[in-house]
Amino acid sequence: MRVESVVAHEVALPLVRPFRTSFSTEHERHVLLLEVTTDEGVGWGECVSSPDPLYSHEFNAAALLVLRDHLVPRVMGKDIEAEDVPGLIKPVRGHPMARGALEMGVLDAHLKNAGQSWGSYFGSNREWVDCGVSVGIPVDDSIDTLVTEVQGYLDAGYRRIKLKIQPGWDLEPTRVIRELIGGMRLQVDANQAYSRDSIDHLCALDEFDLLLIEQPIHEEDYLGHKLLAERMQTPVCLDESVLSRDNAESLIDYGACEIVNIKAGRVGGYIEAKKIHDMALHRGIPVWCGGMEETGLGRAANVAIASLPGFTLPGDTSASSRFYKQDVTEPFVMEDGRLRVPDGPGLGRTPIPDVLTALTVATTPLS
Ligand code: SMG
Ligand code: MG
Repeated sequence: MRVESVVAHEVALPLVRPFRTSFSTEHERHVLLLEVTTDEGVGWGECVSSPDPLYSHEFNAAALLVLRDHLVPRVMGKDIEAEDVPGLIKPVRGHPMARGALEMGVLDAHLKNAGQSWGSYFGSNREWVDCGVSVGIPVDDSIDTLVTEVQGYLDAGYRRIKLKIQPGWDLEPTRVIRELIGGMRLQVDANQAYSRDSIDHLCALDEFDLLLIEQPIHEEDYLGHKLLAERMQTPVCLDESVLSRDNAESLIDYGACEIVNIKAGRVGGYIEAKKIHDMALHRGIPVWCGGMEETGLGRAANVAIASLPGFTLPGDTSASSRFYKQDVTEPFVMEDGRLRVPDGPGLGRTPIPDVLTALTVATTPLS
Protein backbone atom coordinates (compact mmCIF):
# COMPACT_ATOMS: atom_id res chain seq x y z
CA MET A 1 0.00 0.00 0.00
CA ARG A 2 0.98 3.63 -0.38
CA VAL A 3 0.26 6.52 2.02
CA GLU A 4 -0.88 9.51 -0.05
CA SER A 5 -1.71 12.13 2.57
CA VAL A 6 -2.11 12.63 6.31
CA VAL A 7 -4.31 15.33 7.83
CA ALA A 8 -4.72 16.05 11.57
CA HIS A 9 -8.14 17.09 12.81
CA GLU A 10 -7.99 18.61 16.28
CA VAL A 11 -11.37 18.08 17.91
CA ALA A 12 -12.66 19.52 21.18
CA LEU A 13 -15.09 17.35 23.10
CA PRO A 14 -16.68 18.75 26.27
CA LEU A 15 -16.57 16.20 29.12
CA VAL A 16 -19.82 15.25 30.82
CA ARG A 17 -18.08 16.10 34.12
CA PRO A 18 -14.57 17.36 34.95
CA PHE A 19 -11.94 14.60 35.14
CA ARG A 20 -9.50 15.30 37.97
CA THR A 21 -6.41 13.19 38.53
CA SER A 22 -3.31 13.73 40.66
CA PHE A 23 -1.82 15.71 37.76
CA SER A 24 -4.65 17.78 36.23
CA THR A 25 -8.31 18.71 36.02
CA GLU A 26 -9.76 18.43 32.54
CA HIS A 27 -13.07 19.96 31.40
CA GLU A 28 -12.76 19.40 27.69
CA ARG A 29 -10.79 16.80 25.74
CA HIS A 30 -8.67 18.15 22.88
CA VAL A 31 -7.57 15.26 20.74
CA LEU A 32 -5.82 14.83 17.39
CA LEU A 33 -7.49 12.51 14.89
CA LEU A 34 -5.38 11.55 11.90
CA GLU A 35 -7.05 11.02 8.55
CA VAL A 36 -4.67 8.81 6.59
CA THR A 37 -5.42 8.56 2.88
CA THR A 38 -3.84 5.61 1.07
CA ASP A 39 -4.23 3.92 -2.27
CA GLU A 40 -6.35 1.33 -0.39
CA GLY A 41 -8.68 3.97 1.06
CA VAL A 42 -8.90 6.12 4.20
CA GLY A 43 -8.01 5.10 7.75
CA TRP A 44 -8.23 6.91 11.07
CA GLY A 45 -5.71 7.17 13.88
CA GLU A 46 -6.16 8.74 17.30
CA CYS A 47 -3.28 10.43 19.09
CA VAL A 48 -3.92 10.10 22.82
CA SER A 49 -1.75 13.02 23.91
CA SER A 50 -3.28 16.10 25.54
CA PRO A 51 -2.65 19.82 25.10
CA ASP A 52 -0.30 19.82 28.12
CA PRO A 53 2.57 17.41 28.94
CA LEU A 54 1.17 16.33 32.34
CA TYR A 55 0.28 12.63 32.01
CA SER A 56 3.56 12.13 30.12
CA HIS A 57 6.05 14.30 28.24
CA GLU A 58 3.95 14.20 25.08
CA PHE A 59 1.59 16.98 24.11
CA ASN A 60 -0.50 17.79 21.06
CA ALA A 61 1.61 20.58 19.56
CA ALA A 62 4.73 18.43 19.79
CA ALA A 63 2.87 15.47 18.31
CA LEU A 64 1.87 17.56 15.29
CA LEU A 65 5.46 18.69 14.75
CA VAL A 66 7.05 15.27 15.07
CA LEU A 67 4.42 13.77 12.80
CA ARG A 68 4.83 16.46 10.14
CA ASP A 69 8.62 16.75 10.19
CA HIS A 70 9.79 13.27 11.15
CA LEU A 71 7.23 10.47 11.16
CA VAL A 72 4.96 11.08 8.17
CA PRO A 73 7.90 11.71 5.77
CA ARG A 74 9.26 8.24 6.60
CA VAL A 75 6.12 6.46 5.39
CA MET A 76 4.81 8.78 2.64
CA GLY A 77 4.70 7.64 -0.95
CA LYS A 78 6.52 4.34 -0.39
CA ASP A 79 5.32 0.87 -1.27
CA ILE A 80 4.78 -0.58 2.20
CA GLU A 81 2.76 -3.02 4.26
CA ALA A 82 0.88 -1.59 7.24
CA GLU A 83 3.10 -3.74 9.49
CA ASP A 84 6.19 -1.92 8.15
CA VAL A 85 5.21 1.37 9.81
CA PRO A 86 6.76 0.70 13.27
CA GLY A 87 10.09 -0.26 11.65
CA LEU A 88 10.08 2.70 9.27
CA ILE A 89 9.57 5.23 12.06
CA LYS A 90 11.74 3.45 14.63
CA PRO A 91 14.83 5.65 14.08
CA VAL A 92 12.85 8.59 15.52
CA ARG A 93 13.21 8.47 19.30
CA GLY A 94 10.32 8.82 21.69
CA HIS A 95 6.86 10.25 20.86
CA PRO A 96 5.00 6.93 21.22
CA MET A 97 1.54 8.52 21.10
CA ALA A 98 2.31 10.27 17.81
CA ARG A 99 3.83 7.17 16.25
CA GLY A 100 0.95 5.01 17.52
CA ALA A 101 -1.58 7.32 15.87
CA LEU A 102 0.15 7.06 12.50
CA GLU A 103 0.40 3.28 12.68
CA MET A 104 -3.28 3.10 13.68
CA GLY A 105 -4.41 5.19 10.71
CA VAL A 106 -2.41 3.16 8.19
CA LEU A 107 -3.55 -0.14 9.69
CA ASP A 108 -7.19 0.97 9.74
CA ALA A 109 -6.99 1.89 6.04
CA HIS A 110 -5.46 -1.48 5.25
CA LEU A 111 -7.91 -3.56 7.31
CA LYS A 112 -10.95 -1.61 6.09
CA ASN A 113 -9.87 -2.38 2.55
CA ALA A 114 -9.15 -6.03 3.37
CA GLY A 115 -12.51 -6.40 5.13
CA GLN A 116 -10.88 -7.62 8.34
CA SER A 117 -11.77 -6.35 11.81
CA TRP A 118 -9.24 -4.99 14.30
CA GLY A 119 -10.14 -7.77 16.74
CA SER A 120 -9.75 -10.55 14.19
CA TYR A 121 -6.41 -9.12 13.02
CA PHE A 122 -4.96 -9.04 16.53
CA GLY A 123 -6.40 -12.37 17.69
CA SER A 124 -9.56 -11.61 19.63
CA ASN A 125 -11.30 -14.61 21.13
CA ARG A 126 -14.37 -12.87 22.61
CA GLU A 127 -17.35 -10.92 21.34
CA TRP A 128 -17.77 -8.87 24.51
CA VAL A 129 -15.47 -7.20 27.03
CA ASP A 130 -16.21 -6.30 30.65
CA CYS A 131 -16.32 -2.59 31.38
CA GLY A 132 -14.42 -0.88 34.13
CA VAL A 133 -14.70 2.82 34.87
CA SER A 134 -12.09 5.30 36.06
CA VAL A 135 -13.44 7.70 38.67
CA GLY A 136 -11.70 11.05 39.10
CA ILE A 137 -11.10 12.98 42.31
CA PRO A 138 -14.16 15.20 42.90
CA VAL A 139 -13.39 18.86 42.17
CA ASP A 140 -15.10 19.79 45.45
CA ASP A 141 -13.01 17.22 47.41
CA SER A 142 -16.26 15.78 48.74
CA ILE A 143 -16.75 12.11 49.60
CA ASP A 144 -20.50 12.60 49.06
CA THR A 145 -19.85 13.71 45.48
CA LEU A 146 -17.67 10.64 44.94
CA VAL A 147 -20.33 8.32 46.34
CA THR A 148 -23.00 9.84 44.09
CA GLU A 149 -20.79 9.43 41.02
CA VAL A 150 -19.84 5.84 41.84
CA GLN A 151 -23.48 4.96 42.59
CA GLY A 152 -24.34 6.20 39.10
CA TYR A 153 -21.74 3.85 37.60
CA LEU A 154 -23.04 0.96 39.68
CA ASP A 155 -26.57 1.67 38.45
CA ALA A 156 -25.24 1.77 34.87
CA GLY A 157 -23.81 -1.73 35.32
CA TYR A 158 -20.03 -1.20 35.40
CA ARG A 159 -18.16 -4.31 36.52
CA ARG A 160 -15.08 -2.70 38.06
CA ILE A 161 -14.37 0.63 39.74
CA LYS A 162 -11.01 2.43 39.61
CA LEU A 163 -10.49 5.35 41.96
CA LYS A 164 -7.95 8.04 41.24
CA ILE A 165 -5.95 8.71 44.40
CA GLN A 166 -3.30 11.17 45.58
CA PRO A 167 -1.80 12.09 48.96
CA GLY A 168 -4.71 13.33 51.09
CA TRP A 169 -7.26 11.50 48.91
CA ASP A 170 -6.62 7.81 49.36
CA LEU A 171 -7.52 5.76 52.45
CA GLU A 172 -10.83 7.40 53.29
CA PRO A 173 -12.36 7.46 49.79
CA THR A 174 -11.20 3.88 49.22
CA ARG A 175 -12.75 2.78 52.53
CA VAL A 176 -16.07 4.47 51.74
CA ILE A 177 -16.27 3.07 48.21
CA ARG A 178 -15.31 -0.43 49.37
CA GLU A 179 -18.25 -0.25 51.81
CA LEU A 180 -20.54 1.04 49.06
CA ILE A 181 -19.71 -1.61 46.46
CA GLY A 182 -19.29 -4.66 48.69
CA GLY A 183 -17.25 -7.39 47.02
CA MET A 184 -17.16 -5.82 43.55
CA ARG A 185 -13.79 -5.34 41.86
CA LEU A 186 -11.97 -2.20 43.00
CA GLN A 187 -8.55 -0.73 42.15
CA VAL A 188 -6.74 2.60 42.57
CA ASP A 189 -4.48 4.73 40.35
CA ALA A 190 -2.11 7.40 41.69
CA ASN A 191 -0.46 8.55 38.43
CA GLN A 192 2.96 8.73 40.16
CA ALA A 193 1.80 10.93 43.04
CA TYR A 194 3.73 9.11 45.80
CA SER A 195 7.39 8.41 46.54
CA ARG A 196 9.45 5.68 48.19
CA ASP A 197 8.79 7.49 51.48
CA SER A 198 5.10 6.58 51.24
CA ILE A 199 5.50 2.81 51.29
CA ASP A 200 4.16 2.38 54.86
CA HIS A 201 1.24 4.63 54.09
CA LEU A 202 0.36 2.83 50.84
CA CYS A 203 0.42 -0.54 52.63
CA ALA A 204 -2.58 0.68 54.62
CA LEU A 205 -4.60 0.22 51.41
CA ASP A 206 -4.11 -3.54 51.71
CA GLU A 207 -7.14 -3.88 53.97
CA PHE A 208 -9.47 -2.87 51.11
CA ASP A 209 -8.90 -6.00 49.05
CA LEU A 210 -7.92 -4.13 45.88
CA LEU A 211 -7.32 -5.83 42.54
CA LEU A 212 -4.20 -3.69 42.14
CA ILE A 213 -2.56 -0.34 42.77
CA GLU A 214 -1.59 1.43 39.53
CA GLN A 215 1.55 3.54 39.08
CA PRO A 216 1.85 4.79 42.66
CA ILE A 217 5.41 6.17 42.33
CA HIS A 218 7.34 8.17 39.73
CA GLU A 219 7.62 6.42 36.38
CA GLU A 220 11.42 6.21 36.50
CA ASP A 221 11.61 4.85 40.04
CA TYR A 222 11.75 1.12 39.38
CA LEU A 223 13.41 0.38 42.72
CA GLY A 224 10.67 2.28 44.53
CA HIS A 225 8.03 0.08 42.89
CA LYS A 226 10.03 -3.05 43.62
CA LEU A 227 10.35 -2.11 47.29
CA LEU A 228 6.63 -1.39 47.43
CA ALA A 229 5.75 -4.66 45.68
CA GLU A 230 7.84 -6.57 48.22
CA ARG A 231 5.97 -4.98 51.11
CA MET A 232 2.43 -4.56 49.83
CA GLN A 233 -0.04 -7.42 49.49
CA THR A 234 -2.01 -5.53 46.82
CA PRO A 235 -0.44 -6.28 43.42
CA VAL A 236 1.54 -3.40 41.93
CA CYS A 237 0.56 -2.54 38.34
CA LEU A 238 2.51 -0.16 36.13
CA ASP A 239 1.10 2.27 33.58
CA GLU A 240 3.36 5.27 32.80
CA SER A 241 6.59 3.24 33.37
CA VAL A 242 5.72 0.72 30.64
CA LEU A 243 6.97 1.92 27.25
CA SER A 244 7.65 -1.21 25.20
CA ARG A 245 7.56 -4.99 25.24
CA ASP A 246 11.18 -5.29 26.35
CA ASN A 247 10.89 -2.68 29.05
CA ALA A 248 7.70 -4.36 30.32
CA GLU A 249 9.56 -7.64 30.57
CA SER A 250 12.47 -5.93 32.35
CA LEU A 251 10.09 -4.40 34.89
CA ILE A 252 8.45 -7.75 35.52
CA ASP A 253 11.79 -9.57 35.87
CA TYR A 254 13.13 -6.90 38.17
CA GLY A 255 10.09 -7.23 40.42
CA ALA A 256 8.75 -3.71 39.87
CA CYS A 257 5.31 -4.90 38.79
CA GLU A 258 2.99 -7.87 38.95
CA ILE A 259 0.31 -6.65 36.53
CA VAL A 260 0.62 -4.50 33.38
CA ASN A 261 -1.71 -1.77 32.13
CA ILE A 262 -1.50 -1.97 28.32
CA LYS A 263 -2.18 1.36 26.60
CA ALA A 264 -1.35 1.31 22.92
CA GLY A 265 -0.64 5.03 22.70
CA ARG A 266 1.87 4.91 25.53
CA VAL A 267 3.87 2.11 23.87
CA GLY A 268 3.83 3.41 20.29
CA GLY A 269 0.84 1.57 18.89
CA TYR A 270 -1.27 -1.57 18.84
CA ILE A 271 1.43 -3.74 17.26
CA GLU A 272 3.74 -3.14 20.25
CA ALA A 273 0.76 -3.47 22.62
CA LYS A 274 0.08 -6.92 21.18
CA LYS A 275 3.74 -7.88 21.76
CA ILE A 276 3.41 -6.92 25.43
CA HIS A 277 0.22 -8.95 25.63
CA ASP A 278 1.90 -12.01 24.12
CA MET A 279 4.90 -11.77 26.44
CA ALA A 280 2.67 -11.35 29.51
CA LEU A 281 0.36 -14.18 28.48
CA HIS A 282 3.35 -16.47 28.02
CA ARG A 283 4.65 -15.55 31.48
CA GLY A 284 1.27 -15.69 33.24
CA ILE A 285 1.25 -11.96 34.04
CA PRO A 286 -2.28 -10.47 33.99
CA VAL A 287 -2.84 -7.45 31.74
CA TRP A 288 -5.73 -5.05 31.22
CA CYS A 289 -6.51 -2.33 28.73
CA GLY A 290 -5.92 1.24 29.88
CA GLY A 291 -7.76 4.23 28.51
CA MET A 292 -7.00 7.82 27.53
CA GLU A 293 -10.58 9.12 27.26
CA GLU A 294 -10.57 7.97 23.66
CA THR A 295 -13.16 8.95 21.11
CA GLY A 296 -15.03 6.12 19.41
CA LEU A 297 -12.00 5.54 17.18
CA GLY A 298 -9.48 4.77 19.91
CA ARG A 299 -12.22 3.13 21.96
CA ALA A 300 -12.96 0.74 19.08
CA ALA A 301 -9.31 -0.31 18.93
CA ASN A 302 -9.11 -0.62 22.72
CA VAL A 303 -12.24 -2.73 23.01
CA ALA A 304 -10.93 -5.01 20.26
CA ILE A 305 -7.51 -5.48 21.85
CA ALA A 306 -9.13 -5.96 25.28
CA SER A 307 -10.80 -9.05 23.84
CA LEU A 308 -7.47 -10.89 23.43
CA PRO A 309 -7.01 -13.89 25.72
CA GLY A 310 -4.43 -12.35 28.08
CA PHE A 311 -6.67 -9.42 29.05
CA THR A 312 -8.07 -11.16 32.10
CA LEU A 313 -8.92 -8.04 34.11
CA PRO A 314 -11.59 -5.48 33.14
CA GLY A 315 -10.13 -2.46 31.35
CA ASP A 316 -10.82 1.27 31.37
CA THR A 317 -13.06 0.41 28.45
CA SER A 318 -16.10 2.37 29.46
CA ALA A 319 -19.07 3.48 27.40
CA SER A 320 -18.70 6.65 25.30
CA SER A 321 -21.20 8.28 27.67
CA ARG A 322 -18.70 8.03 30.56
CA PHE A 323 -16.93 11.01 29.03
CA TYR A 324 -18.96 12.41 26.14
CA LYS A 325 -22.49 13.41 25.35
CA GLN A 326 -21.54 13.41 21.68
CA ASP A 327 -18.81 11.06 20.44
CA VAL A 328 -17.27 11.60 17.00
CA THR A 329 -18.37 8.10 15.92
CA GLU A 330 -21.40 5.99 16.65
CA PRO A 331 -21.16 5.71 20.44
CA PHE A 332 -20.14 2.64 22.40
CA VAL A 333 -23.15 1.69 24.48
CA MET A 334 -22.80 -0.66 27.43
CA GLU A 335 -25.05 -3.70 27.70
CA ASP A 336 -25.09 -5.51 31.03
CA GLY A 337 -21.73 -3.99 31.96
CA ARG A 338 -20.05 -5.04 28.73
CA LEU A 339 -19.18 -3.60 25.32
CA ARG A 340 -19.49 -5.52 22.12
CA VAL A 341 -16.23 -5.91 20.19
CA PRO A 342 -16.70 -4.18 16.82
CA ASP A 343 -16.78 -6.69 13.97
CA GLY A 344 -16.86 -4.32 11.01
CA PRO A 345 -13.77 -3.84 8.81
CA GLY A 346 -10.80 -2.06 10.40
CA LEU A 347 -11.81 -0.21 13.54
CA GLY A 348 -15.45 -0.83 12.70
CA ARG A 349 -16.00 2.89 13.29
CA THR A 350 -15.41 6.11 11.33
CA PRO A 351 -16.11 9.70 12.31
CA ILE A 352 -19.62 10.90 11.53
CA PRO A 353 -18.82 13.66 8.96
CA ASP A 354 -21.18 16.36 10.32
CA VAL A 355 -20.14 15.69 13.90
CA LEU A 356 -16.45 15.78 12.99
CA THR A 357 -16.95 19.12 11.27
CA ALA A 358 -18.86 20.54 14.21
CA LEU A 359 -16.27 19.44 16.79
CA THR A 360 -13.14 20.34 14.81
CA VAL A 361 -11.19 23.35 16.05
CA ALA A 362 -8.18 23.04 13.72
CA THR A 363 -7.19 21.08 10.65
CA THR A 364 -3.47 20.63 9.87
CA PRO A 365 -2.05 18.96 6.80
CA LEU A 366 0.91 16.78 7.82
CA SER A 367 2.15 15.87 4.36
O1 SMG B 1 -10.31 6.40 29.17
O2 SMG B 1 -11.33 5.69 30.93
C1 SMG B 1 -10.44 6.34 30.39
C2 SMG B 1 -9.46 7.08 31.25
C3 SMG B 1 -8.81 6.15 32.18
O3 SMG B 1 -7.86 6.91 34.21
C4 SMG B 1 -7.73 6.78 33.02
N1 SMG B 1 -6.63 7.12 32.39
O4 SMG B 1 -3.55 7.02 34.14
O5 SMG B 1 -4.83 5.46 33.55
C5 SMG B 1 -4.58 6.65 33.60
C6 SMG B 1 -5.53 7.71 33.11
C7 SMG B 1 -4.89 8.73 32.27
C8 SMG B 1 -5.84 9.67 31.63
S1 SMG B 1 -5.19 11.22 31.40
C9 SMG B 1 -5.75 11.77 29.89
MG1 MG C 1 -3.08 5.04 34.93
